[in-house]
Amino acid sequence: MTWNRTPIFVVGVVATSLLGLVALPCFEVAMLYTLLDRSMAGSFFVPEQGGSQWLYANLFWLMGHPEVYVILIPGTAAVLEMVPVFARKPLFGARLAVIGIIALVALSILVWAHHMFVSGWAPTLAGPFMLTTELISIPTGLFFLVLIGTIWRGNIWTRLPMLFIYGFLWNFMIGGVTGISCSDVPADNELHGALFVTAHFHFTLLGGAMIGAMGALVYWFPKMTGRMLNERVGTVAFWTVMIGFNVHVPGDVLPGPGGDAPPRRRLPARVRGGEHGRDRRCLRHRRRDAHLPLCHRELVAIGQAGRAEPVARQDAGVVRAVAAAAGELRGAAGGDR
Ligand SMILES: [Cu+2]
Repeated sequence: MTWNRTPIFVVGVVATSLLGLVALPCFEVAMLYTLLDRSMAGSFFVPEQGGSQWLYANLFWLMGHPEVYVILIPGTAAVLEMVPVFARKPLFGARLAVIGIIALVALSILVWAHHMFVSGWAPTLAGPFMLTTELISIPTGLFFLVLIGTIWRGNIWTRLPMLFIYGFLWNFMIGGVTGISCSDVPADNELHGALFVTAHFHFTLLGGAMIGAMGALVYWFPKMTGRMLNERVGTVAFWTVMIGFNVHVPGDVLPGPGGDAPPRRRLPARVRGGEHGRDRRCLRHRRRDAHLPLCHRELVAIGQAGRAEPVARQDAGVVRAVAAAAGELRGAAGGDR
């Protein structure tokens, strides 16, 4: 079998494996460094001894973003494999789909720092990372063209896997559209930490990849086991998942930047880094947590003083405590801001 005749699902799985080979070792290295730091007095992530906390963040996301595509591509490729069967015509633009998969793999290792836009790491790189991230919408858009082009004027055979293909298109569309605003630096300044991002991610990975994988399971189950699944039970399962998902997750999208994630302990500022006036988070904190007008130097100082720094709007007690600590610091620094 030549590459030109390779089923698209196989192309997807090969691409995913290559991506995993590149991405996953970064996290393994981070784990190894952590082990050395914690059990052998290493200093990879200890700034006081010349290490860097940014190193961990970068290694983590060098794995973390490509990992998204390690999960996404097999489900997508399975949908691309199934759609010609149920539209009863060949895959429209099959070559475009292959190009899309290759472009997705290539781009996905160049976007990791979009998870660190508000962290204060390398603000000058925010623009380039925004660009690479937004470029991702091109290969994913190709998948939509290929799927819709195949369904278009097809002789549709509406069996269970076809329902999952429709479900994939619907959820992945919402995941893609919400992703554009997350990749945009100014929008991300507002959306970071909000449930909007969680909802985007769920629509992409659960609504897209998982629904695609469930469709693939239904489609290949007879081949794997020699038994057909019950179509009626499967249809009930499909609608239960689709309706349940589409009722519960948009609730996270609708509040937008106001939909804060549940209160959680943030990393101490010295871990997040950033200097006064150097990054945009000063602005962000003044806007989003208007009652908490701390600039970065203050946040860093609080972090260094070893205090926890939960920025939970709801938690008035904590806010008072942090504001009081900042007042002390400001007093000590002679009111200099
Ligand atoms: Cu990412």
